[in-house]
Amino acid sequence: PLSHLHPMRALFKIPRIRIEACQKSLHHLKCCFILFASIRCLVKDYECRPHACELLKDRMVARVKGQEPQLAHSAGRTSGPSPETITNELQRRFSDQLIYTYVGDILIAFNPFRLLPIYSTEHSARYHGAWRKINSPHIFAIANAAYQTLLSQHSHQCITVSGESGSGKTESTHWLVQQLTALGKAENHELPEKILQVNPLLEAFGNASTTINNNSSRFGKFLDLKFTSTGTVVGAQISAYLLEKSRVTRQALGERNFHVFYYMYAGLALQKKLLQFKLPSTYLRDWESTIQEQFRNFQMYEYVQPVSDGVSNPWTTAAALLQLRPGDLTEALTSRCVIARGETIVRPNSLQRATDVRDAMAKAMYDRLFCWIIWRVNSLLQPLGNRAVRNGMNTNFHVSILDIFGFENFRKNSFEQLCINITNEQLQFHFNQHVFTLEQIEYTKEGLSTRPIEFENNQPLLDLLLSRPLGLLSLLDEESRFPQATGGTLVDKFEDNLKSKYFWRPKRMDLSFGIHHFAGKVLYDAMDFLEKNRDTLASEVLLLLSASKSPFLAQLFSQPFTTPVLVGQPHFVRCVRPNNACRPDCFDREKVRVQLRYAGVLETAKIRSQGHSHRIPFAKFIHRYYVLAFPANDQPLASSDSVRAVLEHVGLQDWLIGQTKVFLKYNHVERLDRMLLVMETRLARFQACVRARLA
Ligand code: AOV
Ligand code: MG
Repeated sequence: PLSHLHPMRALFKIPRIRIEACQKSLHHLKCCFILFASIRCLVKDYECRPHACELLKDRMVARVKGQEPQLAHSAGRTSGPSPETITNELQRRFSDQLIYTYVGDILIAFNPFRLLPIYSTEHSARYHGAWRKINSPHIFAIANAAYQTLLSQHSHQCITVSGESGSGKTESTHWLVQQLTALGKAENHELPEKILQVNPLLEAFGNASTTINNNSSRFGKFLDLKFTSTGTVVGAQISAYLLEKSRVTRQALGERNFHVFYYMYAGLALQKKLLQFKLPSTYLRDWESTIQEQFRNFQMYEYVQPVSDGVSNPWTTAAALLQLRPGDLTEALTSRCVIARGETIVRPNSLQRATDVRDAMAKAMYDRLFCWIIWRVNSLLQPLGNRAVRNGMNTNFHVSILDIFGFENFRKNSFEQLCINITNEQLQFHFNQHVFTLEQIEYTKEGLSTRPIEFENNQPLLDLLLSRPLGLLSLLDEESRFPQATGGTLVDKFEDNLKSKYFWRPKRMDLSFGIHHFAGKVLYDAMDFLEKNRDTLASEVLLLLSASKSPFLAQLFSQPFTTPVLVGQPHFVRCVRPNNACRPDCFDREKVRVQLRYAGVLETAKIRSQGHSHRIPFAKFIHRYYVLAFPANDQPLASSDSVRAVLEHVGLQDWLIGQTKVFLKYNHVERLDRMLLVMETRLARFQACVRARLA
C-alpha cells in the first residue's frame, strides 16, 4: 500500500531533503553496480588478449632504450661504517643515478622518480645466471639470486620488498617478476606475458591515488611463481590481503577511489548523461581512447538499459543491475529482522543504519569481486594443462614475492592506516628475525661463537598491538562486541590497559591516540574504528545477494575465494623514498637517514659483512659439491671433514663449520656454483669429444 511513496519516506516519514541527500550518496553504489556488471567481460578480455590490459598500465611500462649508465659497485660491504658515511655514499650514488646498492645480500633500492634506462632486455640478459660481482647492483640480480638458489638448493625462495609508501615496492616487484619469468624460459610463450599482465589488472582494482603516492597499493600481494626442478616457469598464484574496501564508499580529502572507477567513468563518456555522472575532464582525456575499445567488450549496453528507459529511481537501477526484485533490495536495506521473545519482528532501519547497510553492501561486493578476480586469474595461471606437468615433472618449486602497502602517516589516520602499519610492523619483525635473531640463534645452536649485534627490536611494539587479551587489537575486538560502545569508550579502554612507552593519548576526551611505530610516530583518530572493525554485512543483504538471478553475483556470495600461502628462504629488498615531493633530483638527507635507521641498514651492514647468510646441512652440501674435491665415483661421508676438504681444496676462506651445517657467505655459494658449472661444461665437452672419436 505504500508503494506509491518513496520507500525511505514511507518508512520513516523523513523530510524530502534528506531523501535527496541519501539518493545522492547512492551514486557510488551505482558505480559499483555498473562496475560489477561489467567485470566479467573485463576479465574475459584479459583471458583472451593479455595485451589488452597493457593499455591500462601507466607510463611506467614504457621502456626507454638509450645510453646505459655504468653502475659502480656498492660500498655497502665495509664493516662498521657510520650512518654519515653510508648516507654520503648513497647520496653520491643517487646523484649518479645509481639507485641500487648492496648491503651484503640485501638490496637497497632508491626510488629514482624517473625512468632510468636500466631495465632493457639487454640489461636483463646481463644478469641471467651471472656472477654477482661482475655486474652493478640491480633488482635483476636479486631475482637471479633467488632463481639460482632455487635451482641449486631446491628450496622455496621468498623475496620480501619493504619500504614506506611511495618508496617503489610495487615497481620493484614488477621488475622482479619480469626478470624471473625471463629466467624461467616458459615453453608456453603466453605464460610470462599473462603473469606480467596480472599487475595492471590488479592495480586497476586494488590501487588508488593517495596524498603520498598516486598509484598506491591498497592491498597486500603475495605472488608465487612456480617452476619445474630444471627452472622452467610453469605457473603462478596470487594471494591478496586486506583490501582497503572502505575506499569504495569514502575517501580522505585529496584522495581518490580505486583507479578502475575512473577508468570506467572515462570509458562511460558516451553514457555519462544517461547515468548522470560528473566526469573529471582529465580522466576523460587520459583514458577515453583506451577505454572506448574495452567498453565495446564490456557489453555494457544491456546493463544500462533500464536507465535509458527513463526510470530515474536509483533503487530500480540498482536492482536491475544486480538482477534482484526492487522491492527485495529496498526491504533488505531499509529494514531488518529481530528476534524478540521467540518471535521474528521486522523493524525499520534508521536513516543512519540504512546508510551503513548500503555502504557495507557496496564494500562487500567490491571486496568479493576483487577476491573473485584473483581466484579467476589464479585458475588461468595454474600449471595444470602445461606440458611439463602432463609429462609428470615436479613443479613444486617456488619463488614468491611479497609486495604490501607501505608504512603510512597521513594528516588523519584511521583504522586502515592502523592495519597497514601493523602489517609493516610485522614485516619489520620478520626482517629482524631473519637478519639478526635467527642468525644469532643458529650460530649458537651450531656451537659457533658470535659477536651479538644490537638492533632496534620491535617486539615490544608487536606485544602492544597483538598480544592477548590485553593488546590493542584484542581490546578493540572486545569493545566491538558491545553495542553501546563508542570511539570514546574505546580510547578510554586503550588508555586504561595499554601501559607502554609506545602508546600515548594526547588529550583526554579526544578520540585520538598515538603509536610510536618502528618507522615513526602516528596519531590515529578512533572515530570509526568500532564500525570498521565489526565489518558486518546484514544477514538480509547477504541472503538477498546470494539469491540474485545473476549466477555471477550469487556465486560471489555463496563461495569463498581463498588461496594458500607458502614460506621460503628469504631475500630482502629495502626500498627508500628519497623525498616527499616525488622529485627525481632531490635527496632529502634527513628523510633518507630516518628510513635507513629504521630499516636497520647500519646494523645490517655490520652483520652481513661478518655474517654467513647461507647455512647448508653437511649432507646437502656434500651431495652437491663433492665432485669439486673427490672423484665422481666416490661417496664421501656427509661429515664436517668432507665439507672442510671440499672448501680447502677449492681455496675458499672465511667460512665456518658448525655441528651439522656449513656457514657460507653469499659469494662462497656463487663461487662454488660457478666451479661446478665450469666442471660440468668441461665434462660435457669431453663426453662429446669421446663420442665423436668412437663414432
Ligand atoms: P610503493 O609500492 O612503495 O608505494 P610504487 O612502487 O607505487 O611505491 O612507486 C611510486 C612511484 O614512484 C611509481 O608510480 C613510479 O612513478 C615511481 N617509481 C618507483 N620505482 C621506480 C623506478 N624503479 N623507476 C622509475 N620510477 C619509479 V604504496 O603501494 O603507496 O606503499 O601503498
Ligand atoms: Mg605499492
